[in-house]
Amino acid sequence: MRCPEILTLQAVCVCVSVSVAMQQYPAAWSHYDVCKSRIYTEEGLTWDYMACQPEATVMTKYLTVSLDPPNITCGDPPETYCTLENPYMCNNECDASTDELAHPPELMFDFEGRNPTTFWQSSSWNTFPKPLEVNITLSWNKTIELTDDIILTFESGRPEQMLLEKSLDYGKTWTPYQFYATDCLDAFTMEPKTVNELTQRTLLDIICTEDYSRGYVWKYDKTVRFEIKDRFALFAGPRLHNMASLYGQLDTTRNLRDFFTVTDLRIRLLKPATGATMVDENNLSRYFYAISDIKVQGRCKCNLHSNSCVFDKDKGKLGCECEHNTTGPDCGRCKRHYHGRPWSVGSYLPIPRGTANICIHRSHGPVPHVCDNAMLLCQNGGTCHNHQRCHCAPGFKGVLCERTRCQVHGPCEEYPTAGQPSLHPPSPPGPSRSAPLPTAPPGGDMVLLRIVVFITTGQ
Ligand SMILES: *[C@@H]1O[C@H](CO)[C@@H](O)[C@H](O)[C@H]1NC(C)=O
Ligand SMILES: *[C@@H]1O[C@H](CO)[C@@H](O)[C@H](O)[C@H]1NC(C)=O
Ligand SMILES: *[C@@H]1O[C@H](CO)[C@@H](O)[C@H](O)[C@H]1NC(C)=O
Ligand SMILES: *[C@@H]1O[C@H](CO)[C@@H](O)[C@H](O)[C@H]1NC(C)=O
Ligand SMILES: *[C@@H]1O[C@H](CO)[C@@H](O)[C@H](O)[C@H]1NC(C)=O
Ligand SMILES: [Ca+2]
Repeated sequence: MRCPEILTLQAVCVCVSVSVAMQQYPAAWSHYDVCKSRIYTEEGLTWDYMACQPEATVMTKYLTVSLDPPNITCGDPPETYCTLENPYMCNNECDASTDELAHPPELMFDFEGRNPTTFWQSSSWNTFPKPLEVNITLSWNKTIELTDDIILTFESGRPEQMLLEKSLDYGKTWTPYQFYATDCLDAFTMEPKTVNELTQRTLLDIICTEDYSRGYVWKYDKTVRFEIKDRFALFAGPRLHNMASLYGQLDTTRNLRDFFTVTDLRIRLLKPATGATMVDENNLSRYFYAISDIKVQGRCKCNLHSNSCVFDKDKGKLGCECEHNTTGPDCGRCKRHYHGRPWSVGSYLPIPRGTANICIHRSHGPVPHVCDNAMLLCQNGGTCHNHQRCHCAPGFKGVLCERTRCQVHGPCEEYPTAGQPSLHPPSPPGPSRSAPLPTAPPGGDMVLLRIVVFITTGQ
């Protein structure tokens, strides 16, 4: 990271902190970069497969941003803004029709490090006392795993109330990530907390923090963070030196892994900085939101079946380049003809190479097919599960659910005669049943975070 030579004090701070983050990065995250390698065995040259994942990178290059309300960006019609500390200093002009005076959303994601900064700006709070609320939604249309703090930089004072939310299902449902307020009790009826108060046990708690909202000296305290690394550090140690412990934990605790996984983020700006306790109703041009930079670092989620994720410009979308005979945007299922055993996520364990859990060709699979949707159809309403087992409807049993279950005291009819009406028709090979669903990894959604005391050797 090169810094321009002539800098103001605050720009120096920004540059230094950025370069530190960049340096730490590869050291902490360079494992699992190879998916397979050639090895010699008694049978000759073969492949050895390993768990692998793409490198972490700057994810803001690949997102789409949408604002709600859509016309909240300043400059249409043009407006003049005053500074927060001095209502007589009104030299910030916003005009959407002039390139130099426009503040479109893209300026939250352009290259920073120049002076003056470029930023998105909202229209001012001229609807006071109605709240000035803006939703900024960042969408990847791809599951990604966050690997570093989310950092927002505000150019006009940090909001007095805001909420960061995440979605794991492409924006259908949302859950809070963190609340931010000058007064958590007043704003959200939550006790103020800081990330430092979290423990391994409470790691997944959603907190409200006052750390990033207080302070009138907005020129020096411009950033709002969602602290990913501090949360990792609860398992990996203060300088993330023991990543083995974190990986082991991510492997065994589905909820923990999901916590850092998103398809979308939403920044809900609820109340702008006012500086004073009272809003100056005579000059509402002092109150607005302005964001110069948003940092999101992460990697594509490929279920440890790919070390490369590419951006398809035509589709405008990221996708994993799947190995291990897996396929899908997240390598979330086995390729055709590779259902020799059920799909499974790769494993970080054992450190350092993990386990690939590759998909196996049908003919090589350890278990032959028990059921499918053609010749070995599950009967009487049963459904075929991973080609290994028919899930029978109540009242039926047998490998293909071909037998009725014996009544407790009644007669036991082993094979219903052909003329007998069947209670349930055989399951049709419809499209909804033809694709075997990937099985959830051990430790499903409902399992609470179990704290495994991980014995680590350190480094
Ligand atoms: C932001 O999103 C929330 C949740 O969907 C919604 O209730 C709220 O009205 C939105 N705010 C704005 C300003 O669009
Ligand atoms: C945005 O659009 C809404 C509805 O069309 C309108 O009521 C509102 O005044 C507009 N706001 C601005 C700042 O132009
Ligand atoms: C308020 O804003 C206007 C511009 O809208 C500006 O001319 C004026 O100096 C500002 N300050 C006060 C105290 O009115
Ligand atoms: C997301 O990606 C899918 C293809 O995987 C595409 O069909 C869909 O239109 C995309 N959605 C958006 C909002 O770009
Ligand atoms: C898929 O499996 C076949 C046979 O095991 C192997 O030759 C091929 O390299 C595999 N493909 C990938 C992408 O791993
Ligand atoms: Ca910018």
